[in-house]
Amino acid sequence: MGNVPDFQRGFNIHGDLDGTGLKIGIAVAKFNLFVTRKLLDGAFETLIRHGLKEDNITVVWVPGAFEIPLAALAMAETGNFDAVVCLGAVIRGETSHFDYVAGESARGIASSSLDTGVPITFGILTTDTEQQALDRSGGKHGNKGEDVALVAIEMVNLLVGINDSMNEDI
Ligand code: INI
Repeated sequence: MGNVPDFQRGFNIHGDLDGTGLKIGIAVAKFNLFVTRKLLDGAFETLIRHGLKEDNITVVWVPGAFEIPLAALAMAETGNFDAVVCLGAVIRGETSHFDYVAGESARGIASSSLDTGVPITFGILTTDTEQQALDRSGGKHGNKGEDVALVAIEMVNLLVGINDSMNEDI
């Protein structure tokens, strides 16, 4: 995600995209499965391509995006995962239900990550139409599942880098 910034001053810390030896959980919603299945394919293949062993990837299926934060929190709290990837698709209907599901999902994922210190990435598509969701799950706008899988690896390695840099100073 993003380019490597061209900044040579001071002491810079980056997280690389090497997932060798990592254990990652994926919480994926069954709601709008025609989209989330594609997000899962993208995320899973990306993790494998970046060095994770298939046995070190656990996929947890939840009913809808609203339930993702609780599942992600439970996974993070086991201590068995270096990161959790969250995948869902909230597609706007005619009522304000969309806003509650999308908002609570985002808020819950953020707080689960901050409360546990485990990187939990936000791969919940929030779109007005089914086509917009398909465009972002392996269509013309890429695959959000791939993106957030990479972010998970990058954040794990970034946190290791931050901790290592602190220990070097002691
Ligand atoms: N869940 C989704 O993942 N996407 C949606 O678009 C959606 N809509 O539109 O209703 C949705 N609703 C279900 C919700 O996530 C919960 O499963 C449900 O409210 C029970 O708590």
